[in-house]
Amino acid sequence: MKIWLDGKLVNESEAKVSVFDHGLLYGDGVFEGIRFYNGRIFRLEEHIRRLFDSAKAILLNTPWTQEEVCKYTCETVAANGLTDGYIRLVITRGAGELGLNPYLCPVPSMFIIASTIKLYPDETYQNGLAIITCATRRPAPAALMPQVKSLNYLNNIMAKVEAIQANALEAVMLNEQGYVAECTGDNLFLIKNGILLTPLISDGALDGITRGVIIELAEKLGVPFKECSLTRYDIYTADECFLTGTAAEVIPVVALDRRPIGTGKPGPFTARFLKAFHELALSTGTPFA
Ligand code: PXG
Repeated sequence: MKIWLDGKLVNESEAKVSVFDHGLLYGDGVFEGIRFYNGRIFRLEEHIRRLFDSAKAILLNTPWTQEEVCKYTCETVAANGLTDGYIRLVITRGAGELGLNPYLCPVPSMFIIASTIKLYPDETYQNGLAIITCATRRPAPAALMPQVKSLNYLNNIMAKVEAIQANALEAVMLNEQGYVAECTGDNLFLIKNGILLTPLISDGALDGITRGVIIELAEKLGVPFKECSLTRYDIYTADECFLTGTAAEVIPVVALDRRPIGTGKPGPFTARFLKAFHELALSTGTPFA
């Protein structure tokens, strides 16, 4: 496997970062997860725009332009001979002194991995997930801006551990006020009385690229859509529920905290969104070769 690291494509065994890198020492950095289908990178420019917004929000100045990062991403995928897969692009604060001060890290580091990812078993895309609510809360926006896709994932990892310990594959995370924010690595959608609902970004959801695609598709499919504060009650009493993410794609949820959602089977709206998402993903994107 060839990894893009600070300007060069190197072998996996040579792709090493410093132990003084603040990305490793403090989680000081940002990242993106991007999928490619059929030889084309899905929503590449949008992902790179979000990456640069994340970097800007944490005062991480990159020496590369967005166009350059798009180009390096395409080169990395092409160098690995894959047609379908998952890109993990990471920008760290770079190597510096011990101590939090990011101004002592003069040069940020960037690496790009083109590989594959599988979050959930194949059958769960047909049968749906039974998930739980976890006790770990989404941090308040004033503590860790939910729009920033930073390297601080310990909170989400602890939430994921709760899910796994409860024999579930994913967990709903609430914010400090008790409203639904999202899951540990996916955004959440509901269907209630024919209306598509999703939590507000200000309630602690990541502004997911796949979330944005679903909102676009709702318009195309003629499904009314509303962003609003949601509680667990809204999920328990919804007709349908599904999760979205680049890695997860679109996956039905059939139960929360042992309460079946709707009929307890993936519903017709979810099936329409799943189909429309795959059609779009397989037919659009930036060619890399
Ligand atoms: N919420 C969170 C907290 C995420 O990390 C999403 C929602 C979905 O956003 P997108 O833009 O992908 O539709 C994410 C996505 C990984 C990995 O290992 C990354 C995510 C989720 C799971 C695994 O790269 N981020």
